Amino acid sequence: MLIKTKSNILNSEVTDRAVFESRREFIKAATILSAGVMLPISGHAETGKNIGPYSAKLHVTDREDVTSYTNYYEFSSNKKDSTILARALKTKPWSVEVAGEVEKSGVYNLEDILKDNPVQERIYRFRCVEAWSMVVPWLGFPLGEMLQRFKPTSKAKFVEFTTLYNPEIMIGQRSNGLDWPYVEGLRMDEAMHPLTIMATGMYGDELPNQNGAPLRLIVPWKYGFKSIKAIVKIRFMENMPGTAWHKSAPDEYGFYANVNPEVAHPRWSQSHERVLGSSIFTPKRNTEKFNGYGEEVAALYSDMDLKKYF
Ligand SMILES: Nc1nc2c(c(=O)[nH]1)N[C@H]1C(S)=C(S)[C@@H](COP(=O)(O)O)O[C@H]1N2
Ligand SMILES: [Mo]
Repeated sequence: MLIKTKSNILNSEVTDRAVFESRREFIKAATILSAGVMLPISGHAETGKNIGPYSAKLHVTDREDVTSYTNYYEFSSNKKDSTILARALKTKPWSVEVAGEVEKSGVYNLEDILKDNPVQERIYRFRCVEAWSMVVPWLGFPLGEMLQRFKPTSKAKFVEFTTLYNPEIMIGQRSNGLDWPYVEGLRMDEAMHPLTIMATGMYGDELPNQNGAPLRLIVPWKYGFKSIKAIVKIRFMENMPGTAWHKSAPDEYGFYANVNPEVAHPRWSQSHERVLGSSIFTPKRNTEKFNGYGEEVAALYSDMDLKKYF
């Protein structure tokens, strides 16, 4: 279980379990209301199984901090500006194209995707490659369960995700910092891992635009740039996709990008992280390998030299 991980979060910061129990009931109720009465039982069984362990010992970052300091280069490389500029994005209606090595390719309305994939709450640590971190109560569903429904072919070894391209609104796309549109990818087993989710909300509510509405990836054991926002396309591939940050600076941002305090970024150490919302007097937190999720995911990389694959 996650929780017995040596979380170096101060005891005083540990959130009262009761708070999460009540949130859990709230989310369950909200899920039932929004998805109607036809929810598959398994969705709820899954929720019940996951909520406690993922929430009990993590001190959730204030919503205000998470929503006012965002990385969203389509709008701006400035974390405050992107927060405000992202308001211009229209997230309804929204559709997702499914393509590549998959039987049920096509264009799917987000509403239909949501009908098939009831949301649950997952409270995860989130670690940006820039050495800051937060703990966020996401609402979302396991990516793997969604991908299975599209029936990937046996050739599908990787999944590529693409963000909306619309320079009229995403004004950061008018300059060439990154090779637009933003693209990210996972190996198939990473995508299928139960910790990997597609998020549609946070803090018991819809996802704010600046945090990636209406649909974003969350891969809690990887650096934050893997968790791509505003996804419009999912492509199953035989070969490793070329991803935006890796293409722009291959020696600084790897495809795997697993959180690893032992492997420094070429320009800074990854051994510690500043927790969002903490004061300058608060000691930094020790970064954990795989962001603390090693028990669940280390086996995925048993045949890899993790120093090499940063
Ligand atoms: N499309 C897109 N997705 C993105 C980014 C981006 O600039 N564009 N930034 C990434 C980075 S570097 C991080 S740390 C997280 C930040 O998520 P947050 O702003 O919700 O905290 O989003 C990731 N996903
Ligand atoms: Mo990041």
